[in-house]
Amino acid sequence: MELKQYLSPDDINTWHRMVGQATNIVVLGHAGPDGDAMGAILALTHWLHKQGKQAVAMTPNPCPDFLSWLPGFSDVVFAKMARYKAQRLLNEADLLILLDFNAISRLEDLAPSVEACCAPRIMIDHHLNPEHCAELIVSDSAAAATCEVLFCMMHQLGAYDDIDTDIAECLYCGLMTDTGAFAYNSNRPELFHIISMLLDKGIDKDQIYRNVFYSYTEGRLRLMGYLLYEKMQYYAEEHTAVFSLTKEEMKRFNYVRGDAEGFVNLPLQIKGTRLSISLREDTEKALIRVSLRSIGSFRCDQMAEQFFNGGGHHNAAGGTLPNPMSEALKVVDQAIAASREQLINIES
Ligand SMILES: [Mn+2]
Repeated sequence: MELKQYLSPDDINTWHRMVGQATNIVVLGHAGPDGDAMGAILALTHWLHKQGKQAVAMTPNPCPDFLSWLPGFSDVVFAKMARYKAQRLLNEADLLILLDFNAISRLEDLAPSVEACCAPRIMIDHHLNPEHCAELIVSDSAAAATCEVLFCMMHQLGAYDDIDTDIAECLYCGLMTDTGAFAYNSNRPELFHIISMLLDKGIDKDQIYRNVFYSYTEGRLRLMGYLLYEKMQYYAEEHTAVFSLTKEEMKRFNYVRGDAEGFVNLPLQIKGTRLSISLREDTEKALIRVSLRSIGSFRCDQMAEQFFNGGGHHNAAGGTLPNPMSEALKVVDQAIAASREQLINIES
């Protein structure tokens, strides 16, 4: 089976020139790094090390604990926890590679330091409408994950033999987490071709599944029960679920970072659900994080842009609203009202 060839002959030259000239490379993932961001930055960092490059994986803030098994995790620089080191690395960098995000603003608190950094940039991503902020942009919104784009790129560059078990585990993690363990956005045969090539590298995909999905705290499971039982509103006519989570509630369930990860997907398990909306008070900033998930033709990205100061993909999007929660919930009501006809009538 043919894998996608993302790079034109010019792109290949650009890649070799930029990486070839670089001696200090910073490989950046987005704020609130997920399995795809972490998998991609670690896979690429491992590969650059194999080429004898100095490369450091960096994200603005830490990732959830269920990703701490990733090979190389302990070397990732979480800028928030190591401000001085992060700034020094950016000062010394002569190449930045941006993975799994399409705009510098996705780096949040780290964005100004990256904007100020003079090193040239390469972007590898799968989000829509990449910002023109890099000399080389390899982006495919049809790809399931940045790790898929990265794998195809490495393959095209003749680096398949360089992929060892560690790199394969990182790449597989991104493919698995960005598709909900291949439950959505994963119908293309190429994806499974890539997975079989990763299995050939000796990964244990069952173990990776357990590492990611069976590693929750007791508090998370109880919080999940509480949200579904006490907090979820279900609008049967609109086939839409809404729930909210405040800082107080998080405290009650001994919330640790990442404990609310994926909760927005849970209501989609109710037969016929077309849209799920979650609201969560940010634990650090005075704002509310909104997540949207849909099944079928409902456009989450459009609702996120119109009502929640955000954007995203067709079936998965997000944004933010100002406090308090009571006001944010009113905005959600407005958003549902505006799409009411569509939510009642569309095929799910
Ligand atoms: Mn991704």
